[in-house]
Amino acid sequence: MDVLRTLAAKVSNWGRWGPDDERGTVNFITPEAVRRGAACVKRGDVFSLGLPLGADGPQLGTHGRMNPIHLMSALEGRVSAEGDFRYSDDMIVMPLQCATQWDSLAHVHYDGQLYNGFPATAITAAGAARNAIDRVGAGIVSRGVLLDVARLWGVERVAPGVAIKPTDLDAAERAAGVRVGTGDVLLVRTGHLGAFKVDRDREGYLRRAPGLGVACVEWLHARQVAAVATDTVAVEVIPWEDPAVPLPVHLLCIRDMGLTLGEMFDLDELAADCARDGVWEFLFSAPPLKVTGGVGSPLNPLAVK
Ligand code: UVW
Repeated sequence: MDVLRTLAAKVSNWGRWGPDDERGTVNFITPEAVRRGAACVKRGDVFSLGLPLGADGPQLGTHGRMNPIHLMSALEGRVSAEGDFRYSDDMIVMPLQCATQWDSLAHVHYDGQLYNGFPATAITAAGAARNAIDRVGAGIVSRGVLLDVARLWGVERVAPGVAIKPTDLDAAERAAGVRVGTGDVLLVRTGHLGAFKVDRDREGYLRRAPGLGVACVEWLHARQVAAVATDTVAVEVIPWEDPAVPLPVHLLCIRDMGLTLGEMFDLDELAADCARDGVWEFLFSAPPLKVTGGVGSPLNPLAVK
């Protein structure tokens, strides 16, 4: 844990946006950053980066995470006694973490403190009184940049357990001809989603994954990204690089840096398009649902080129 605390001191954003801030690095999304994103729209083509919310989703039912249960709450409902006007309603029961999602700044903590020093006791059975996902409900809309590490390495999928290093992110930037900067949303593709999408191997998708190594945390801090998302279950490499320090990227990014993490983004179609036209930047929009006290939100992120 000493390594974690040393890094935490280097990347902490506590107090940067004031003592009451609950938005963290989303504060980097200024009107200028939004305009930079909007300026990326050239063709008007839209890419959905969200997994379908259905019973055949990626979850195994462990750790309280199951796939969505969709129920019809009204079938053939009569609108009025007159005529034959009918309606249908439905409901969904699902963990907010079961598919494509943002992790809010209340998702993880250590030493009894959340991002910006709020006490971990702010999270109760009633939800998160601090750092909940609704605090960024005005949207996460900015320039998105996709770095395709699988394509860079010439593989279909980066192997589970491989830690991506800052030098890999630099190389992917050079290959893409972009530089990730302040207020950007960074998307990193590993191809690992294929384990679920193509092989239907949920164990293989969830239990082990390629992902960002802990050294990338300083890179993300230096570049002042607003959020980072990957096509894997945890953004970071699983198993962790040091078995004694679980979830280090989560802890440092969310709790110390105030960086919102996005998981299980489907980046394949977007990546194929970027490879075709050589343009790896786009308008990115992924507003969370404003779940009061939510520690996460399901999403259908959009990239517009
Ligand atoms: C944990 O495993 C705690 O979280 P996530 O789903 O964000 O990887």
